[in-house]
Amino acid sequence: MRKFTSEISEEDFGKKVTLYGWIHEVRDLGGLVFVVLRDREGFAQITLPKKKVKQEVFERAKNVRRESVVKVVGEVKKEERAPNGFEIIPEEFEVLNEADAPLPLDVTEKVPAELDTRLDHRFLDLRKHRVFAIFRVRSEVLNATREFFHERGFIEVNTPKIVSTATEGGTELFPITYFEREAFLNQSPQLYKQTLMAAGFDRVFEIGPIFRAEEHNTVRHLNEATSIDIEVSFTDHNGVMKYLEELIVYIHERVVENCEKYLNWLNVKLEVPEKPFERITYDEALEIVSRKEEIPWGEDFSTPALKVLAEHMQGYYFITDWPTESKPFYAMPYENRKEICKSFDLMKGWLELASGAQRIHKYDLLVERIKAQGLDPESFGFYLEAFRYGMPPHAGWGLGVERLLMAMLDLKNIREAVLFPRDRQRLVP
Ligand code: ATP
Ligand code: AMO
Repeated sequence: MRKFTSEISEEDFGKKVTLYGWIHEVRDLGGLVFVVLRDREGFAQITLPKKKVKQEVFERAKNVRRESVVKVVGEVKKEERAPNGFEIIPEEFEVLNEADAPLPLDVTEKVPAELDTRLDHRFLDLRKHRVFAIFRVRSEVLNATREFFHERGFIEVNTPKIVSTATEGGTELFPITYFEREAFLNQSPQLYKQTLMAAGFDRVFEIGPIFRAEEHNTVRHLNEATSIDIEVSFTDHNGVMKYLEELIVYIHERVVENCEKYLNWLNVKLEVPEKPFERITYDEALEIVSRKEEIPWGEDFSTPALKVLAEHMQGYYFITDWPTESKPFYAMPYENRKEICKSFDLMKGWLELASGAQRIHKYDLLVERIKAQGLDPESFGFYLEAFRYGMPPHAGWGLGVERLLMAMLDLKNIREAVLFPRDRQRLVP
């Protein structure tokens, strides 16, 4: 029977199993050869005593090159000296595909490699259990997210990624040629998720790519990222902040429950955060920051400023009530203090994970805010129309999946959280 190496237990002792995997290591001791077979879930020691296995099997195993793909059929034997307490004495040892040598990257990590080299040969890098573990956790995060929202009556949607307008100020758009016209890769599903509120969907979520032409090279920016977006009708910023903190807690619970092995591979002790997360206003954050960094009121916090703030804030926290001018046009200003708006960022330490807001749902105010930000209401035609014929009050947020993984797994570079990252220098693989 085909098994993953991790599925072999005492019950298999004395029984025959079939394993498929890669050659992690070969140790040739003359009359005895040890082959370490690696698959997605672990390792198995294949032991070949010259006198006990077929000659051709012995020769094949002895000469097989590292990272070749093999099929091994053999009996499982209890062996306390072997890493998992068992070994396989092979009857069959078939090389399904021989790997070339030398390898461009050492999967055993005896020869360490820089991130760039790792990313250049990502398929080999991903064979490392520690690296693979990040994507097991990522898969659990996305699965938990879907369950969380389905249980709460949300509808999963997919909105266009080829679009005609910008939504977020600050970062640039990637232009593309769309037949005879210019178009762009979408920065955020913002306009579409809001439009769906006018369509009466009430609660939507989307997990999809966002594209941002960030020119700078940082450890927390990608040019293609994955965003979890929600939009909810008949609620405000406080309502969607509750969804956000509940989701973060739920994701942690699910990962702790289902990814223990992968967290161990990553050497991460993940703790489930407590609700509610601390909330501080922009003004309060500015007060803390200004003890060390000078940020004029109204501006976003720089990275050094956020690092000052992080010294004072533990775990996940929200920064609320941002200056209206620092947030996109769609954020709802407070009625009694128009210079601040009903918006928030979710932070962990110095890292921003999500931002969101109650949205403006009144047409006139929205047009006014679009103009105030130096944008042309004409280019928001389809979006603005939705506000004229029954747009409910609504709120939402966007959460970066890679940023969340960075925070949960203590990754030092966001590129670690993407299979094939896109940055200023990198378009392949
Ligand atoms: P055996 O009687 O099982 O062949 P051994 O100690 O005589 O064992 P050696 O040929 O001396 O075997 O093995 C060389 C090295 O391999 C030793 O360090 C030994 O501890 C180790 N070794 C031998 N068999 C195993 C095994 N099945 N799993 C892990 N290590 C082993
Ligand atoms: P914002 O622009 O803050 O808000 O983006 C939301 C979240 O997306 C992630 N993110 C990124 N991750 C990696 N690399 C990037 N270049 C990058 N850009 C953004 C971050 C960020 O917090 N429309 C609003 C959301 C809303 O209000 O609903 C928006 O896009 O984790």
